[in-house]
Amino acid sequence: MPIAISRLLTSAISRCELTHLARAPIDVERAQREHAEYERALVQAGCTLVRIGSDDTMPDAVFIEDTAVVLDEIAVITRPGAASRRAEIDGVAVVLASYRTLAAIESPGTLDGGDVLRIGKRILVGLSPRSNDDGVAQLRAIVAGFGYTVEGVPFTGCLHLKSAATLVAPSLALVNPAWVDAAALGDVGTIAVDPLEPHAANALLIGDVVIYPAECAATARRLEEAGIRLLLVPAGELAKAEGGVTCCSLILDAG
Ligand code: CIR
Repeated sequence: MPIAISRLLTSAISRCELTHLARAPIDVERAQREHAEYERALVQAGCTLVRIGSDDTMPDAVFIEDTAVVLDEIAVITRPGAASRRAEIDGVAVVLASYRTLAAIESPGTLDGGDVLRIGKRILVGLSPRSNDDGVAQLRAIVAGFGYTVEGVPFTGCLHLKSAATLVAPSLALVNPAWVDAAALGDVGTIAVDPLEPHAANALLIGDVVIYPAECAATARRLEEAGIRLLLVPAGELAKAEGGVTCCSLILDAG
């Protein structure tokens, strides 16, 4: 049974980092209800849920994905590209230490988990303002001994690589072709997002089910037509903070 680690959403989210979006007021109670539904979906997808606390000094802590890259063999604590987010890693490291041997990205490297897309033994890292070449090189050195390759992937238009492409099955990616060249993903099939839903490429695959934003209805239809089983969750308030469904958990495969 996979473990899903999630983190408390506090009212500090109103001060979240924003890169591509203009600030729009976030209804915190609604965002908390969305987050609770998301946590229920994680359980429905078969995960054991582990929750970490937070406080109002960490506006983006709910986006826990960015703080670590968890593999079966090791967990790599990141050094988030936004300085405001670096305080998030300590609490995550304490919890992950119960499940994995830890390694860490050190200065001057930066890496956000949202930029890290693993396809089998290939790890693709979006080259973004959040993840630099040094961070990519450190990750490569840490995981090479476990048989993983690490490649930097350029993309545009969005915050993280996984805003532009995620897996919806072990060899099938959901992509926004305007933001990332699907060829960079290698030998996997692709489904494109509906062009009217540019933010629809972020999906969370757990086992054979995909947690997916209910707001992206046209792309959801494409996925269902391709035989993908979806668990739809409301994610509109979290989207105002540039967060998607992968961002709000760390999934630890049972191995
Ligand atoms: C940030 O800019 O860091 C947050 N407001 C959103 C982080 C979203 N995380 C993700 O896509 N992995």
